[in-house]
Amino acid sequence: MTMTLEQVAEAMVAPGKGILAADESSGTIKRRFDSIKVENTEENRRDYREMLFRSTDAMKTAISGVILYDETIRQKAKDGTPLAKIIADTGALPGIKVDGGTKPLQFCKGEVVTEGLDGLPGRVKEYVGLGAKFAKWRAVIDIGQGIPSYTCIKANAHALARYAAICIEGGLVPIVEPEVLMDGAHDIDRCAEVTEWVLKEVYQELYYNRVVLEQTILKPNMVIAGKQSARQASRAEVAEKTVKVLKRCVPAAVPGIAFLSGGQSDEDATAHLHLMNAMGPLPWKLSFSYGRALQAAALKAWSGKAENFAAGQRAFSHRAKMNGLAAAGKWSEQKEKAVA
Ligand code: 5MM
Repeated sequence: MTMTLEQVAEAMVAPGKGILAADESSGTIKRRFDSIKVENTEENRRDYREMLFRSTDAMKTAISGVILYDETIRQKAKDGTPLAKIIADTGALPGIKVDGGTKPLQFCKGEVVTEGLDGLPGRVKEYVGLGAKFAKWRAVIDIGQGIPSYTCIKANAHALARYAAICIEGGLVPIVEPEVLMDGAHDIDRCAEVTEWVLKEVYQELYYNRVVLEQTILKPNMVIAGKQSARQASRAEVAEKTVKVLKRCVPAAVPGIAFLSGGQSDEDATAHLHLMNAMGPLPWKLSFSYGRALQAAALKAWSGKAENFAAGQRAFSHRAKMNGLAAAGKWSEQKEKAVA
């Protein structure tokens, strides 16, 4: 049965479920593997991701979709089964990263713009043929001395909207990801100000590019103090300020918001999501699309050794289930400890 784009978007934020971001490009997965002293070979990348996707119980209960990288959507598991099929067999939807990464933005020192619009309609067509149901494009906004500039916000918002329109036309639900980085010494209020500015601009560009919001998912950062800030906000403050900014900027027509984790600790990312859902009712579903906060523990437990496959799966399953609970506003520290 073919799903409409609205149905796919709703399924991506199904109650108690969220998205696994496993779309690390070759450079990013190398950094992750370096941290556990594992060589960045195609076989190791395959084995690691197969381990995650074969965590069948957690995939079935807590994961609505998986964002893949170009290599992974074409890759086969050890026994020859396509990785995308393993995902689809658990009931989760395969998705694909389609951006081409960030490049320095002309005349804007220290700022970047995400590229990859050239030839995108053709690539979308190919990915639909490979089984993808949704796509992802990440724009990166840095906070620092005199930045972000309007030039940077505008260029990235425009590219996000063009990408979203191309995906919808080609049959993929676009995840719109404008990430305001948590690197830096800025406080939470500066993050709130920049996030609001970015989201306002993104929704304006989506409108001018005729994007149907019901067919999209937003993947934003939470409103949070910079990692080097002397004043770290409490979990309650992060939840309250994030929801406040989102209510000001994200139309109720958007079916769901799936946060990125951005470098937060695993448990903070879960707790923040839980607290926001506990503040409901909200105009949209609030869920997760975590990379590091879902994978860090699993990566460490696996450490590149076949005999650690089950331990890696246990670590991933635990985080997936905790975040599934948070997406439903049903997480607690007691549950975290009990299952751990
Ligand atoms: C999984 O990492 C994604 C890909 O990053 P690169 O294109 O830089 O290799 C990244 O876009 C990710 O989907 C989001 O940042 C969310 O991941 P985190 O770790 O922030 O939850």
